[in-house]
Amino acid sequence: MQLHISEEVRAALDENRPVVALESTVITHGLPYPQNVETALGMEAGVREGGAVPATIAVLKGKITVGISGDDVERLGSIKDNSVRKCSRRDFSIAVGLKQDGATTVAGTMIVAHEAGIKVFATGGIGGVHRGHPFDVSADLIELGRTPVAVVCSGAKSILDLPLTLETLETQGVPVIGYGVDSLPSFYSRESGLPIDQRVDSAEDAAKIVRAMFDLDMGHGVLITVPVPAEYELDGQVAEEAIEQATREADEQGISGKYVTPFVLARVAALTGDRSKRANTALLVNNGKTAAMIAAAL
Ligand code: PSU
Ligand code: MN
Repeated sequence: MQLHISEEVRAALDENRPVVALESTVITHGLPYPQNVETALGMEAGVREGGAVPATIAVLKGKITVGISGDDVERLGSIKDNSVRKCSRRDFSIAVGLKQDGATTVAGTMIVAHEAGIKVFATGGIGGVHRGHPFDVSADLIELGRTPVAVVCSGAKSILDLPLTLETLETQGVPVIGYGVDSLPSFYSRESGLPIDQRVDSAEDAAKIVRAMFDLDMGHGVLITVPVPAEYELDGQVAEEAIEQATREADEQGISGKYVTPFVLARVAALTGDRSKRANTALLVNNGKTAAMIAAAL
């Protein structure tokens, strides 16, 4: 795979300094403009604060790029109508072959991070199994089962069927770690009550698991779930009602395939307003910082 790696990221990798990969679908399909651009840059700052170099990944006119510039973030983030290709595993040959722009999902970012030698990747929420559509399984879950990268996130939004998502992760052989929590965080809520495989309370202990994952060389990734900072947690009832309405609208309007997640995310954001936006930004920045501390401990 031919990669275009920025000078800063290349130098950090060569000198074995900590690097944290960041995805770009959250910029183009996850949050509205200009919050998306502010949050992406805030997340990069969070990674630096935690002591690592951020490497935001995207396909720029067909070039798979590791460490895109602030100008690129602004350009991708301000393109209207979701016209940038959302890039999971199946999409790279199209975006690269036809020299298109592509925003990498969790699955897409894992593939590129692994190829570049980046061990830790931070995001907000992963894809999963969709509510009421048990055959709509995000490529993120399959990638976690086949690509050795540590993905630091706040679990998944309950737009997904979280129990089925956990079952699928188990089938794929992916350990689910709770960072300072006893159950799976569900994005806006710190805990869902659903079982995780292990709790850790420090970056050092998280890093020990990641180290063993690489040493054992069994091929799979690991999911490290970090809850939203307590002061930003959203009332469960408010989030749940918005999510139910948004998923109902998606079904009624016949939204399918890769369009489901962006549609539901946009509707939930619109229905829950400023508080959910603030929670979203806060958890992304916090996850960037936590991932950096884990990468540094590695
Ligand atoms: N969940 C969020 N925000 C996001 C996404 C999911 O709360 O931005 C994005 C991520 O890039 C994830 C992708 O990898 O959506 C999953 O899409 P799908 O369900 O189509 O696999
Ligand atoms: Mn899907």
